Amino acid sequence: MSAAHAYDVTGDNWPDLVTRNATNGELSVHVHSGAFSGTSTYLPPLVTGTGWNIFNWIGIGNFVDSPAKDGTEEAEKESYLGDIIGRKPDGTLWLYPHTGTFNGAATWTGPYQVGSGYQEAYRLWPTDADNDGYDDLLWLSKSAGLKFQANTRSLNGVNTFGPQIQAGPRTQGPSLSNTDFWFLTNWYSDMPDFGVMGTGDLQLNYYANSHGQVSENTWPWGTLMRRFDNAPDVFAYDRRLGAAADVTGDGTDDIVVVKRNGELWVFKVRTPKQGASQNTLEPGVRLSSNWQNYDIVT
Ligand SMILES: [Ca+2]
Ligand SMILES: [Ca+2]
Ligand SMILES: [Ca+2]
Ligand SMILES: [Ca+2]
Repeated sequence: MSAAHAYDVTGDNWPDLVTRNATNGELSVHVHSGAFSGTSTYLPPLVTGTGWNIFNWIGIGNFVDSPAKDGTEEAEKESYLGDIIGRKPDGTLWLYPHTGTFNGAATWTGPYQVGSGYQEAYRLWPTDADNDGYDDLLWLSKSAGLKFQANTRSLNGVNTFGPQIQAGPRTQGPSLSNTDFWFLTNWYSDMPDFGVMGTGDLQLNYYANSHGQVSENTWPWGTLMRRFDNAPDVFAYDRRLGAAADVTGDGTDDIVVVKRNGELWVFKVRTPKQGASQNTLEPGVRLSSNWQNYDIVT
């Protein structure tokens, strides 16, 4: 299962990729080299932990502050170092705050339990939907549609995230659960928007968060905001695995996807805020190989 958005883990503001190896439970960080340069873009993976197969979902986001290298909160906010969050099969959520220093298995501390009852969440995404600089929790329930919970910004057990708010129509739960490929980024508005690459659909559509406040119609499903005319052939890709990440470093999130043959590719998103008929995906660039054993990429 893919999460929504890649994060910086090393502190250089370049988006790194975190993977879970389904075979041996290793969590690895693929560090962005600082240059967009084909198969040299990402450095070889560094194993930062084992035993991560206790989770059936892992995501990354900026949930809490961590001690910055120079000790100032401002520096931490600038770097937005990614904290890891995971869900166990029993429905509990666990948070691993970034320590502020990229240091192998000691990069993250914790875990802290930050939730329970998430068994029914078909999809989970960290995203800052209320625009306060800290990632909140958005999740999709087949029976109840899209749910939002604001981040209280303090570690407070199952109250770390606030009350559930209905963020999309309840009736959309079943149909949305049939779409496999999701992104949250701000291609269209300054607030998080959904990208959806549906099963059997060769186009990448996305749906804008046009309100700025989370409510029942924050994400007005069914309104096609833009179509990526050069969207890749989704049948060549493992639709579970992908992330939005500004791999090219131009300030606009790109689309990173894993092919069924284990290759990692990026599609650069260009001129995203122009008209709906624009071709906004550049031809894909291969970044890496041998990702067959990863079942989570974020
Ligand atoms: Ca980085
Ligand atoms: Ca953080
Ligand atoms: Ca927030
Ligand atoms: Ca980019």
